[in-house]
Amino acid sequence: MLDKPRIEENGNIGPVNSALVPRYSGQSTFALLPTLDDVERAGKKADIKVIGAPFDSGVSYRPGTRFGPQHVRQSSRLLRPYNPATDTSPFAQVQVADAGDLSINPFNIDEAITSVEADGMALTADGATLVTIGGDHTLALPMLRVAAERAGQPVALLHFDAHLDTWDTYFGADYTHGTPFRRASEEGLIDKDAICHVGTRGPLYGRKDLEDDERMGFGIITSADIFRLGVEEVVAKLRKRVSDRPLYISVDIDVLDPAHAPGTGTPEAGGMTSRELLEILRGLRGSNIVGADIVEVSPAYDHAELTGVAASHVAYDLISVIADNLEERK
Ligand SMILES: [Mn+2]
Repeated sequence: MLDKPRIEENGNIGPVNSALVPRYSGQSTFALLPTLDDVERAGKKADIKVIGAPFDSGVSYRPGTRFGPQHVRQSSRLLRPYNPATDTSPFAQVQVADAGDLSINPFNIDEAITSVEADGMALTADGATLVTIGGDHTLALPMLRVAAERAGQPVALLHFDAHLDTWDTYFGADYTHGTPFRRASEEGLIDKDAICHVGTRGPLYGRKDLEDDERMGFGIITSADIFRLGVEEVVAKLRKRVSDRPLYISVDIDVLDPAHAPGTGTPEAGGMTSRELLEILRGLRGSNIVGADIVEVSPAYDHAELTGVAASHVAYDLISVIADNLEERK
């Protein structure tokens, strides 16, 4: 059977029907969803576009996240259409499509950032919400430019990461995977009253790292805070901080403990579990998410798709929350 029957609900073209086609066969789009071409050929538009951003020229330690998007897609084949944790069917609520990979210059970071921003603007011209799979964390800067431009105001930001990513420069370079949020702050892309790191841990260069970060307006919920406070209190704090502002969520997969996500560039011991991360994301249901990314998956360091599966579930729960929100506001 060459024709791939898909699940269709509420007029939305969903994943390949895995009761008829084995999940492990065929093209690996995210969650076996249709491509953007499939959707547009059917005369529809996508409300949520999943895009791959294969780019790792901004990394400071282990490379390889350029292979992240295809790895996460391959690890997403087991995602099913109904999400019992949120009691929702995201692919039936709105049209979700895999828009493929951006083509990004690996030799020129400035040009890469410019082209990701331009592609992001083109992909959101029809009002779609982007969920970006990286790639390294440099990508958050152009995607925040897109989110702030589309929102017409600086956006709230929840940044899940072991690291602050608000350093100034590395080797004199302004644009790296350790600096996107300082640049975003300088460019006025993020609302300093509504930004927070979640899950940070590990050694820093010095106390000044934290002082600079605080001056930019960031709140911090460390990995240890999550352990001490518990998921519900963390969610309450985050919701209070972002309120109903347009919200961008950036997830560096290294926010998870290396036991849950070994396949990443700068692992740190003492991280949260995938269960905690997924529960926090679900707790953000109802907030006005205008864009999200999942970055820093480096498949060469992964084992048995642990990191790929974790990242694909992060994307799935983000999509579930975004789809629910979009349907509410339709
Ligand atoms: Mn990061």
